[in-house]
This record gives sequence, C-alpha cells and structure tokens, in this order.
Amino acid sequence: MPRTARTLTVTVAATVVASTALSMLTATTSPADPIAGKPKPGVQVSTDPQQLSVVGLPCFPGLLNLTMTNTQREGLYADLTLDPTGPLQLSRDLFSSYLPPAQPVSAPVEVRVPRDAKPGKYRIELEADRTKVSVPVQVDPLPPKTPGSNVALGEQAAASSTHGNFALCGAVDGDSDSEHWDTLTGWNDGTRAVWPDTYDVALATPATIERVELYTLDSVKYPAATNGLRDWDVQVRSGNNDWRTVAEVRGNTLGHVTSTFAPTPADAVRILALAGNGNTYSRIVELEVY
Ligand SMILES: [Ca+2]
Repeated sequence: MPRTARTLTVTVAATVVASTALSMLTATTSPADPIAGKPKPGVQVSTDPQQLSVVGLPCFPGLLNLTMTNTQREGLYADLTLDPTGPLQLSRDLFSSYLPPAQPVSAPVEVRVPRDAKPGKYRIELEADRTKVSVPVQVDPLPPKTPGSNVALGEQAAASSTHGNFALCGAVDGDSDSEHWDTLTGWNDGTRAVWPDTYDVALATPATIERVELYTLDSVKYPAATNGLRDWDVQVRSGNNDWRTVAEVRGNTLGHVTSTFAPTPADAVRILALAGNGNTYSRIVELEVY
C-alpha cells in the first residue's frame, strides 16, 4: 500500500475520534447535566431604570420595568420574585412568564411608600433561576405644600374604570403634556362610548379650593376636538359622601380648561365626565386643584 493512502486512513480515523470527543464534551457541559457541577442560570434579569427615586405621595408611584431573557435553547417557564426592604410597597411580588429562547419578556411594577416613610436608601431584591439583581431605591422627602400649590398632585386617585393600557395615577403625576400620552401620564377610562365616567382625587387634608385646571388629550396626533373630553361637571366633596357641582363645562374642544368658582371647602374633587369628542373615551392628561 502506498504510504500516502495509509496516512489518509489514519487521518480519517482521528477525525472521527475527535468528533466523538467533542460531542461528549458538549454533553458533559450542558446546563441540564447535574454531574457537570453548578449549571449556569438560564434566565437573565434586568430592570429599567436600574435605580429609582420615590416619594411618599399615594398616587406618585415609582415605575420599574422588569425584563427576563431566556439564555437557553429551549423555551422555559420562569418565576421572578421581588423582595423589597424597609417601607417599599410593590404592586407585585412575582412576575411569572413563559420565556421563548432569546426573546426578552417584560412587565411593570409600581413602587410606593407610605406618606410617613423615612427618607433614605432601600432596595428591591430580584431573583429568577439563581440570577440575583439588587435595585437601589431612594425615598425622598415629601414636597412642601405651600399656598398656591396644586393640592391634587400625587394624591390618591380613584376612577369609575381605567383602561388597561393607562394609569389611574397618570392624571395627578405633574405631567400635563399631551405629547407624553403614550407614557402612562394620563387617565383613560375603560368603558368605550359609555358615560358618565368619574375621576376623583382625595386631598391629603381638607382645603379651601377655588380653581380646577383640566388638561384633556390634545396632541398633534390626537387633537382635543376629536379625542378630548367634551362635557363634564367639576364636583367637590366635604365631610360626607355627597358630591356638589361647582362648575360645568359643555361643548369643549380645547386641551386646557380652567374652571373657577367661589372658594369652597373640599376633601375631594371629582370630574364627572359626561361626553367625549369622538364618542369613545374619557381622557384626562392632568387634573390640578388650587
Ligand atoms: Ca399626567
């Protein structure tokens, strides 16, 4: 046999052995094989933002977006647990989801603290499939309420309904810019073409009020004349469960409407929404009370 042919035979055999060794190596380092030692976590965890500041106003939650990413080749179900320290209160303590391979899956969590929470540094501990992430949370002092300040800012809101894509507290978050409508800065009711709808804000302490400023949706894309609130009553409550109308707005096509009335004691303010332009939803970008 010529020397060249013998050499070729040996080379082929070596290639087969090397290939088998490689496949065995791959198998023994698979994350699913317990003999290979501690497997790598199959889920990556991240948050946006990576740290947060909150303040003890009931309707001023910090918002954190949670993301899990499956780093394995097969889909899996994962549980992300959330464990807050100190006075932090979370809208969820668990985010469970099916995770397709390599596709991030996200969910929001609202972070609140009581009005009397001690300012300072706290944390939210996240864990999913042995991946741990610690999110720093700064609790800031309450903003001072001076004469002339908006007494509805960040206070407890309630509504007849809220559309799933919007935030109840969005109308008292201090942002009245309609161009931010898609960023949860506004309230949109959840009963299309059905009225009335109500949006209430409970004041922290009873106050004498004389002016309400209402910003309804009025952006370049969604003008007030076709998407904003058209007809509503401004109502106040003081010391009992009766709502008293102090101002009426009818036929509105503007984005910003000021209602003034005789100074009146109030512990809560309600917008009784009666009709919307376009006959779809009640939309309030911001409600201010002075
Ligand atoms: Ca707002």
